[in-house]
Amino acid sequence: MNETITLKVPDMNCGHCVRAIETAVRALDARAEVRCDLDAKTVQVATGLAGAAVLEAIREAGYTPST
Ligand SMILES: [Cu+2]
Repeated sequence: MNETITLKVPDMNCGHCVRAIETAVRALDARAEVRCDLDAKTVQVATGLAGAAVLEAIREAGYTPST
């Protein structure tokens, strides 16, 4: 069962950031639904992954996510 995780990613600023974050999450879960809101600086991920794994993937992509 997928859960929706919402993270704040204040250093997500443009379409490139969005693609980098989507790519990082989908590398872990190819079926993850990733919704990035550039205005709110939030990322919603519907996934079977643990929240900590999503957070770590985005961090490894070079961003600073928080819950
Ligand atoms: Cu960017």
